[in-house]
Amino acid sequence: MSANSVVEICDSTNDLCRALGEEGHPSGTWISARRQSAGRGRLGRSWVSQEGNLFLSYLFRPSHRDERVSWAPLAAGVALLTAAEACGAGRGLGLKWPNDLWRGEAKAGGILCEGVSGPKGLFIVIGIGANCASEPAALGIPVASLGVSVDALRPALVRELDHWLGVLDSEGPARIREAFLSRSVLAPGTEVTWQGRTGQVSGLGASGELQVLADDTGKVENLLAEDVSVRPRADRKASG
Ligand code: BT5
Repeated sequence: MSANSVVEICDSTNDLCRALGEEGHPSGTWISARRQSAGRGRLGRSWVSQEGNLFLSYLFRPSHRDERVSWAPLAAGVALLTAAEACGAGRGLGLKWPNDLWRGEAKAGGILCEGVSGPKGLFIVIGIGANCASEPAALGIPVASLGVSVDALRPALVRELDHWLGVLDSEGPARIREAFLSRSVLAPGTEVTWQGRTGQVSGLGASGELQVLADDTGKVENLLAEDVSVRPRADRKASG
């Protein structure tokens, strides 16, 4: 496998990228595949990886061991949305905290960041999946595709990742916060539910956590990686 290339098939591009990181390749190195046989999401979930869609992992070596590290998935989300729009994905794209690209109310892409701490320091594998040509059937959640060419999206995405992770590394998270919030599905004021609880989004905290004013405690709580949903309107009326 050579760095910055597209392989035909692999289990997961995150595993290939991790190997490149362990060999000492620099920040900005990437690897992509036309197909994955064991694409993964967070918490042991799987990522359906159909040919014609994008599977790419990008190596990020943060220069600072501070809160910037936890902003990497959000910076990658901004990069993915920007690249998709530049390739003609059209209207209706949004970022669903912490790691989804949505088209309308359906998931069109996802990001899986995995930190690796080794003898050559910390690096982060940023894995990105995006449905370019087709979306999987029968997943049980609304899914969408972007209607863009994978071979056009790949270089555009790498350029945007270089840009936004460069911004994060050199300046800190302020511009990432602003860019993410401007396209966030969970914008401040949105009524949400998580783990059977309800509340209202108030913003993003210092480490990119979702801040929510919880209805039951009346306090702002920091959510780190929980699955958060927009609260259906009917549900809001029913409970006042
Ligand atoms: C994610 O996890 O959304 C992160 C997905 C990251 C995939 C990339 S592909 C390149 C790199 N190599 C890998 O092995 N992974 C990364 P999560 O938030 O846990 O969402 C997973 C859930 O999304 C699944 O349980 C399904 O419900 C749904 N899902 C699976 N495949 C999908 C697809 N192709 N399109 C839309 N939704 C999908």
